[in-house]
Amino acid sequence: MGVLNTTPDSFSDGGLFLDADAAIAHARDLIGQGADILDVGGESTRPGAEPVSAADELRRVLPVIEELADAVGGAPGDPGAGRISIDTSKASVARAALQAGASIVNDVTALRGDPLMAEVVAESGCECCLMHMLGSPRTMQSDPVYRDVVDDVRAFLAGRVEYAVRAGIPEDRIVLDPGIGFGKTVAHNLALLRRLDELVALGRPVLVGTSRKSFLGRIQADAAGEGEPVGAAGRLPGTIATNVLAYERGARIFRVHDVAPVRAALAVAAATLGRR
Ligand code: PMM
Repeated sequence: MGVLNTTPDSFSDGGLFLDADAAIAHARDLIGQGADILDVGGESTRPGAEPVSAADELRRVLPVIEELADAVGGAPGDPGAGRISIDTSKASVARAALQAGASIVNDVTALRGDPLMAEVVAESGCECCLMHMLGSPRTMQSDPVYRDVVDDVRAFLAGRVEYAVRAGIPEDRIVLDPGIGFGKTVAHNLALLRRLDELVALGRPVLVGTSRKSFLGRIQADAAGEGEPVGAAGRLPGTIATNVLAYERGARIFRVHDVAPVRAALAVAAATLGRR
């Protein structure tokens, strides 16, 4: 899954793809690098981010999805079809994006952000990704506390699957995500990756999003004896390491900015493990 942020303020690529033409060119590049899914987002979820209106979000994402739908879109399940995912927690944005050609809703609030979201997903027949987050993007990094982070995230995700199924979303359309960096310390992120198999045991495909996240910058800086965290552009080594380990523990969708190197690393990991 290639990341396409059409936001002014995302932590690693904010402002780069605000212009629809630049976003579309980047989308084509991500597909050329081997992305099977493009995750288009118009609202930053970085720590401290302020919410944006549905109108602003739609203005950012719709032209991009409309243009891409013809070029890469396909019916869900079509072999070889590029898929478009809409990264939103607003039902009105999801609805418009699905009509324009998206076929996956990636909701970082796991259907808690908008009371109409479950209905939109259920009625459209699309797939959805339910992610764990403690608090909201504005507050999530201020002293997150868990009893046991993996047990707590697993219980949360199981509860959200139950909610989604009750709302009419078939279980086989649901993907789960531990929400790396969303209300988590470095130790929490690492525990979730180390024990990812416990989330895979819930029986749904697991998506991980570690790409360029700040915990990698801190670990890489410590390893190099540097005081300052490594910046987002230098976090590819950590991104590759975490995605390979997540794959080995059962993750199946990898949300990344740098598609080609991660895809190549995963191919080597798959060959080493004797998987396809
Ligand atoms: N991370 C970000 C945004 N959306 N969605 C899912 N499902 N999982 C994630 O880990 C995730 C996400 C933040 O990263 P970005 O600012 O680079 O998009």
